[in-house]
Amino acid sequence: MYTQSFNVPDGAGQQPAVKPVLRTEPPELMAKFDACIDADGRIEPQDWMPEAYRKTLVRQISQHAHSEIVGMLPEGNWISRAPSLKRKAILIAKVQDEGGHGLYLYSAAETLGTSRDQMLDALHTGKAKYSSIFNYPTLNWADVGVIGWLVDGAAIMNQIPLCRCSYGPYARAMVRVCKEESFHQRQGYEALLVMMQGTQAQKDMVQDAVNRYWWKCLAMFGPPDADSPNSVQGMRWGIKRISSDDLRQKFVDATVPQAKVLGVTLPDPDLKWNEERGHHDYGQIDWDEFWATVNGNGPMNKERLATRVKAYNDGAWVREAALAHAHKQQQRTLKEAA
Ligand code: BYC
Repeated sequence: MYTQSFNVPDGAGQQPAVKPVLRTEPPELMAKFDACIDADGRIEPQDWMPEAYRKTLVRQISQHAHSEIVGMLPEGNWISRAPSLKRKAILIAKVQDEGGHGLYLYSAAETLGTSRDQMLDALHTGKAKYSSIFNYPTLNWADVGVIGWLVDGAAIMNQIPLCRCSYGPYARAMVRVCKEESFHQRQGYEALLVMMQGTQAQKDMVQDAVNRYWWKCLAMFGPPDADSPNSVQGMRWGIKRISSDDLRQKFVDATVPQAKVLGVTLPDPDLKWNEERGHHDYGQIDWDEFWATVNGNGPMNKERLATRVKAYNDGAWVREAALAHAHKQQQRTLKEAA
């Protein structure tokens, strides 16, 4: 459904003007790195890279990993209340997939020299960010479908270009993540199609969920390009391939016809086709609300974090047992080899 987003919009091949990074790095190594980026090559863990590139990747990949892990919570709440065995099985598989995505991404970030303990500590102490979208409640079953259709739809739009990210381990992790996200998006849309053929109460439930999630999904792509401190450098380094505003526009354009087939109204009176631009115009996103949520004051921030911390603490015995088992096995192997 979203494979078209591999395409780069007109003019996106031209690198935007970048403020030069403060270069205290060895010039020959820097020149080799720049040449690799300019040739659209891949940087691998053993390659030299400037510290700022490493730091940006750890920031983005760990934030992405945390989003996957926290993203398990709003849907996980509905596993015991799914309306049929089929929906329950699908939802369990989806939530497990998100856990797997988090693990690939933590592993990719570990190749940059940051340990999983460091990343989890940053999440648990509120220093690390995760996607704003997971700080809103899931009030009814239609929310689960809408998360699949719109939240995963927005995530795929953002993530397909990351399959071509300049850092090898991140790009490779994203290939599998995107295949699975594509299934997630379709299952959400299909669940909503079924509800839209049901009773008026079911149709109202879907519309209500769309009303609550639409604007939050547009904000997922991050602040407008003009207010985005990281975008330009991220694009210069081939981490980000398409700007946040261009991705948001692609998402709106792809979603409008899907909403029509579904029979729901997207809650934006300013949403209309602009013949001249060849895109849909849309209304103003509430950035004050976005920043309040990103900064820890959304409706569910405290609960989400508390749930994660509790799950981590409750799982301590599993980690300890696994380590003790690995140690025992290692001792046995050493003894046998002696
Ligand atoms: N939420 O300079 P900017 C998923 C932060 S879906 C929270 O534009 P950049 C899933 C940003 O980090 C979601 N914070 O940043 C789906 C920065 O703060 P720091 C996960 C946000 O990096 C379904 C500051 O605002 N996907 O996983 O150029 C089920 C300024 O922003 C948000 C990814 O993370 C936000 N929405 O662009 C389960 C994809 N937006 O870091 C799971 C990978 C911005 O300087 N990430 N901020 O303190 C990206 O592509 C980019 O990092 C972003 C932001 C587009 C998110």
